[in-house]
Amino acid sequence: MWAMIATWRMALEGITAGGEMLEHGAAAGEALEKAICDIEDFPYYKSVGYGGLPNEEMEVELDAAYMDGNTFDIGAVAAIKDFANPIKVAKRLSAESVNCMLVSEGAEKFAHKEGFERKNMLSDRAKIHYRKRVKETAQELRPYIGHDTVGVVALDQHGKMVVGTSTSGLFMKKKGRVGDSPISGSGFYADSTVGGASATGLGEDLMKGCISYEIVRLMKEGHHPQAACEIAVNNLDAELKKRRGKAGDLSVVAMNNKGEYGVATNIEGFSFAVCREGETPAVYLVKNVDGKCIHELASEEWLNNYMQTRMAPLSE
Ligand code: SD4
Repeated sequence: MWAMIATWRMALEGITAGGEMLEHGAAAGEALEKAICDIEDFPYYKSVGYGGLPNEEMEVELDAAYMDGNTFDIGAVAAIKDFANPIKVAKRLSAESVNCMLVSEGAEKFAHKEGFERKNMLSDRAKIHYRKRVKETAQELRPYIGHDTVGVVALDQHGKMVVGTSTSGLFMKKKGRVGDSPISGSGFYADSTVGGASATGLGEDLMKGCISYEIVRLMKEGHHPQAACEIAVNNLDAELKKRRGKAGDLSVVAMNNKGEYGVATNIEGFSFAVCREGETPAVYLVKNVDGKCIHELASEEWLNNYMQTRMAPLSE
């Protein structure tokens, strides 16, 4: 059995390509890297890789992480600039036993030394979004609460599980701000004896519940991935509301080592993509109805509209 699940519609083409690799016996890590690189390279996604929206200072600072569920090796980069594929750097760092999480200039120095492709990640479209936002908000720059981090969980035919994330984080974030995506247990976690999970949403809140670790822990206790995701999201949402009066956006995907999956969200409009041996890759939309998260296959119309809005011409 092989399988892959990822946050958001944008992962469909990437996991389809990764799924073909898994079908032909590729290792989970190779397939995951391919899936995430495809998304990082696609210029119309505003929150991952090239075309990602910049920070307050109009710089694209990217976060990414990779975890091997067999060895627990972890590699991560945070606030890295000017490299095409942060996931590749994170994966490479996971081979190190120390210095495996690097930030900003340190991450860039490592990526340069290792020969990773340099690229100016600020696209013309991202510059237009930036200028528009500056105009809209006049003097006050507030982080945009939008989220489309890609998080992928992969299972290969040998039973190995890996997880990876990649994001430009929040639009208009402070320089140096790091979200949950490169933080172990928050944005991602994988244990091949159990399963893997990844999160997207407001990093500052996802971190408060170490939500990806919590989901894997719940699966280890015997919960189906769907129940594990719902328990983790509903509990964190409730705790945050109780203690702080509000909860940010929390959305998660998870898969166990049998290829069974689950998803949960506390927002409207969360989508995910999944491909599994013997099944056609597909996108589903998720709704939280009184704590139960229901998935519905995305319609052709929804899928077309998604791409059209992403690729529509932009004017200043
Ligand atoms: C962050 N969790 O940096 C990320 C943002 C996100 O989809 O999920 N974007 O807080």
